[in-house]
Amino acid sequence: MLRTSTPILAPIREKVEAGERLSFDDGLLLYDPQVPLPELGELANLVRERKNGNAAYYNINTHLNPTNVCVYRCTFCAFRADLRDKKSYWMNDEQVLARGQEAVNNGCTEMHIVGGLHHQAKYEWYRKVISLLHEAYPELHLKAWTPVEIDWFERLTKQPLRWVMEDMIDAGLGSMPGGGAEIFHPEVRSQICEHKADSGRWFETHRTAHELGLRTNCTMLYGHVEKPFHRIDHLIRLRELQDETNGFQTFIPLAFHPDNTGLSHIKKPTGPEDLRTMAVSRLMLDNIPHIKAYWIMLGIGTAQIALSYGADDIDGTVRHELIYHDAGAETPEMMTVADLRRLIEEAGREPIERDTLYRRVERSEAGWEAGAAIGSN
Ligand code: V47
Ligand code: SF4
Repeated sequence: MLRTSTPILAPIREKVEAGERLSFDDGLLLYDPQVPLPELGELANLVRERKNGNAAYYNINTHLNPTNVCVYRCTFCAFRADLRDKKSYWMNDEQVLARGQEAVNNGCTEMHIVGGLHHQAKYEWYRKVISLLHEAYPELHLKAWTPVEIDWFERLTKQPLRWVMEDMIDAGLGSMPGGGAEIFHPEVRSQICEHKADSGRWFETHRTAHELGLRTNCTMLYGHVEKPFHRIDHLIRLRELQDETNGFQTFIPLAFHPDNTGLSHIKKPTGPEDLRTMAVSRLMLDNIPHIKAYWIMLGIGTAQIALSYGADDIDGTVRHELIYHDAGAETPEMMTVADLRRLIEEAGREPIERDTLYRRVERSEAGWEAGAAIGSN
């Protein structure tokens, strides 16, 4: 039995206890400042523990952003560069392979690969990033590209979506990260990323990925020009695709970081705002097994508290992160496994290493193996 007592929360509390789905209006109410954050957290924690018990998952991973040169100019992005900018770069094969070697030397099970859309790069170069790494390091899971990149590849190849996805899978693509989602509602999308793949393309790509047997993640970028209404709309759209395909593994709410962006006048969300969005996400996305508190983005203290506000995963060791650090993140560039485990234990949870597909990782002198699947819908 829960301790929650605020009267306006009572009908929602009853639904959550009974395992019933929350409506659009319920979601909006959860953003009402009259709903006390601790009570919201308690409800989200009920769902979190129902699905994942006391476990908190992490992985050993690294990032690769093969170029930062990008044809688009999303107003929230501090990572992109023009070719003439001093900070612009475009990796060659040796640099890509060196990152793979470094990842394997450090026990990584996953490489997260996304980047800019370089106007001079051919599709074959993007494909080769995947095939080179996959052939040299087949044990390293490649979680790569967002629908924004896949949409670009369709234009470069003049081939349909399914062809591009199958070709990337053939090259070694193992799953897709959740980026490029931002806020789906066109009122907001037109203000922050007008030209890139729209929500229809985003969903079509994830649906196709799921049909082809890939698992994918999903995200929401919050704390810029959107209103609670747009956030709930976003979450419900994700929930609807999940009802159809069951292909999403984890949802990651991404707090906007304003430094060096076209929206630098906006203040970064506060810790309580981050925790509210974490809890609302857990409560609305009743069919997605995991909610990730991405420590790079939240900061370590808030990520620890988030493990009792709906989150059951903190992402991984993370090496070579640029997107958040270019936008002012003050978190370390990476964490050791010992640091991650301590972070989780201090928050009162049990640390469990997982691979990208949420299987328990068993380590021995010989390397690592994926064990049983963890978590439930
Ligand atoms: O799509 C870009 C966001 C995303 C900023 O799938 C920003 O496991 C805040 O998707 N402030 C990329 N956010 C990151 C991403 C991700 C991260 C961690 C794990 C996974 C996963 C996916 O980052 C972009 C955009 O929504 N972003 N710039 C910024 N200034
Ligand atoms: Fe380019 Fe992605 Fe940045 Fe948009 S968010 S400008 S698509 S790198």
